[in-house]
Amino acid sequence: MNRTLVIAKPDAVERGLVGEIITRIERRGLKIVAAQMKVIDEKLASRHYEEHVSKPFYPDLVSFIGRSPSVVMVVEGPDDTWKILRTMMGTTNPVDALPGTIRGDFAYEVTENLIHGSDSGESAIREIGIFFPDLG
Ligand code: DAT
Ligand code: MG
Repeated sequence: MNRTLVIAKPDAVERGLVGEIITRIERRGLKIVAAQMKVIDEKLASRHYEEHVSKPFYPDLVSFIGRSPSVVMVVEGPDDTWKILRTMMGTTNPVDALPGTIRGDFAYEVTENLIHGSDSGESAIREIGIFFPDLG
């Protein structure tokens, strides 16, 4: 089995869309194997979003991701489960996201795009290690 990290971001929790997101993941046949509700503070954000630290949007990203709790999950499925999640999420900018995707159905702003999913197998391992260090 293969795992990826998924975050229902603060906007998803605030808008009551966590159930919708989890339902879609489960209906797809994937399994939630770990979950925690957590405020992603600046320190954690700088590890999780390490590749974005020097980007112009980073300050907005940090204040958004830490403004209220997120639901952080490990999702398990077949090879390249991260890729299945990325397809379900839709494009980073929800303006371009297709209907039927989570971002395409529920969002229209790039910062407030509801969900994070690891973007490769290596990212998945790295990110799961940040949020769930005890997971074998
Ligand atoms: P994704 O979340 O689809 O993996 P990413 O890793 O490129 O996208 O960026 C992380 C988050 O940063 C993204 O979900 C929203 C925000 N972001 C990305 N590009 C942005 C931009 N050009 N302006 C504002 N926020 C941006
Ligand atoms: Mg990303």
